[in-house]
Amino acid sequence: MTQHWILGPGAIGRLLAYTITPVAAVTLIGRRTLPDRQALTTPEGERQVQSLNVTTSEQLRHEAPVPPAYLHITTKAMAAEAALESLAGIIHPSTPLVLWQNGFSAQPHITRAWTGPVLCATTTEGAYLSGNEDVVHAGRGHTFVGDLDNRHGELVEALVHTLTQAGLAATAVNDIRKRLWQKLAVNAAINPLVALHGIRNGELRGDAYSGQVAAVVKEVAAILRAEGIPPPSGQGEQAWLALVWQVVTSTANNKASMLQDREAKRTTERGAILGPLIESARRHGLSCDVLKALDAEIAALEADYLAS
Ligand code: KPL
Repeated sequence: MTQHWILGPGAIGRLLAYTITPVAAVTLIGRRTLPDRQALTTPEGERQVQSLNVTTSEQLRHEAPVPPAYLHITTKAMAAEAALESLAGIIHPSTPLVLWQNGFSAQPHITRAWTGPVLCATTTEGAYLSGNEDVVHAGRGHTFVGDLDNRHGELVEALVHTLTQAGLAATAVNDIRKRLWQKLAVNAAINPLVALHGIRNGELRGDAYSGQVAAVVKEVAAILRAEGIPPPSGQGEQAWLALVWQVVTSTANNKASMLQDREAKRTTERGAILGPLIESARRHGLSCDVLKALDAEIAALEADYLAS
């Protein structure tokens, strides 16, 4: 059986571990020991319980584990490199990695630094944790898998096959870079604003915030044009704005991940979401005062709660 190691037992990590376990050999790796009986509530509301193979990187150090065919990294973007580092000396440097992070920061960095193949996945599966043993699969989505240099088609296809067998809709793509930037664009327009204002996604439609969304999208659209990234449908700033409003509407009741981070007093993904846009604007000589101001505000907020 193909071995899949999943590093990072957050919501997506546990959803993957739970769903792939019946079709492949899965090891879920956390920083601390997790209960091996894990539950998943399906989108239809049925709660199922299953035994998972759970461990920590410390425990793996004292075992002689079967090397994985894939190491999935399912941590937050800013923790991905340190998580990979925690397995140094345990996994072979040629192990294929699968990066599940938001933004466009961990993906290019790790692709450049790692000697083995690096695949990237972007998913719209909705999941959240509810307690130490429960993951709620809140909504079915779709996962796209590829690699930034389009060199690892066979590995991508094999992974997509496993995900599909596990019941997760997935497609192999040769434009994952574009898809990661497109998701980042939507995240940049929604996440920082809802985190700053402490509101659910749908509230962005209100008069107090809609102009701020438009101001962010204006800068994001200009940066993505310079990066050669088109909107998924249509053209130009209006198409980006339409996409953002469509996601705001379809996720109206959501607390975006950055707001959840703020509420739990965790470091946010601002570096992985706003960082690549600000860096790209600098490279292309574009101004991005709105994005820089948002980034500074989130940074100040974060510094404040992390210190308290
Ligand atoms: O991906 C999201 C997130 O919360 O990070 C959005 C699309 C904003 C939905 O909440």
